Amino acid sequence: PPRSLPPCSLIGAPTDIGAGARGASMGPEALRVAGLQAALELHGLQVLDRGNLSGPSNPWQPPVDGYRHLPEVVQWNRLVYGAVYAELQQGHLPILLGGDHSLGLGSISAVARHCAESGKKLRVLWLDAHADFNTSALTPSGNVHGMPVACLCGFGPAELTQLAHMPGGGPALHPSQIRQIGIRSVDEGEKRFVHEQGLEVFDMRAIDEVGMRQVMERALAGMDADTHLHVSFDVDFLDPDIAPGVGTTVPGGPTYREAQLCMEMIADSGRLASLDIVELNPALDVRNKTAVLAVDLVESLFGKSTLMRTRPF
Ligand code: 6HN
Ligand code: MN
Ligand code: MN
Ligand code: MN
Repeated sequence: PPRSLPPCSLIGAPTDIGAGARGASMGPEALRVAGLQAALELHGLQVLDRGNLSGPSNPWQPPVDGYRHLPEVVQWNRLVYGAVYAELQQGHLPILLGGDHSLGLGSISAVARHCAESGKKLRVLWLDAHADFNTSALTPSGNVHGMPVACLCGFGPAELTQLAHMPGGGPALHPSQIRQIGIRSVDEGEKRFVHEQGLEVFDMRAIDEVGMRQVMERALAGMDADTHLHVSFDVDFLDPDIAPGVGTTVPGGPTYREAQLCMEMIADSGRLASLDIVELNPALDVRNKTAVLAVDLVESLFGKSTLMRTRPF
């Protein structure tokens, strides 16, 4: 039987403030043009398009103390935090349309705060080619989109690590709440830090060795009726052959079928409660096909399936 989901709220954050290439600022509109709202409505969902947030423009400056555009990144994340938090308060399922992945910080900080207040457990699935676990000391680029996971775990500047003002003053997330999937590019220092902090990473080798099905079974294990599942979908998770419209392509990503299975198994978990779609870069895309693919996959994430299966094959 189809699950009943709360109304979904689309929140556009048109910025590339944390990225190494311009263009992700056009992501929200590309997803709308690709028919995101209609696709979700076809599956019986109520969709509220909240329009776009309006924040500072991209000054395109070199890093200062290991960060590019930190004040502007902070401003955008405060806006995202407020918008996502407001939707959660209303019982809605927020869908952040990025924008670059630095915005995952604002979005997930809001989710963490909401979970703390409502006594929910939080699980974050980070679908990405990258671990996004750099700090100002480790980053090779200064681009904050390479740092949100570290900031969420408390490693970063206070303006970013304290966005949520968590009860108790701690970080928004503990590494044990995160599962990363599809990872295939981690910087040298970042690699050591991922290991030190014990992040659970299902890299491409894991997918090669045991397949997407077992990876997802393990990534989704241990959730229950009190778990809020947040999916942070960096479009560069996908193989660049099928998804060229991103700023930081890395070869050897999940195929179309693997990505579909990933999304379908998340849908089957019945726990999805918030979502980011980030890093889509229409300036690098081919006839909006990466946006169309993202919409197709998001349909599966919200329960589109070929058959009315009631149990795994
Ligand atoms: N993303 N690890 C690289 C860096 O500059 O820190 C790339 C980060 C990419 C981030 O795609 O969200
Ligand atoms: Mn459809
Ligand atoms: Mn990312
Ligand atoms: Mn990435």
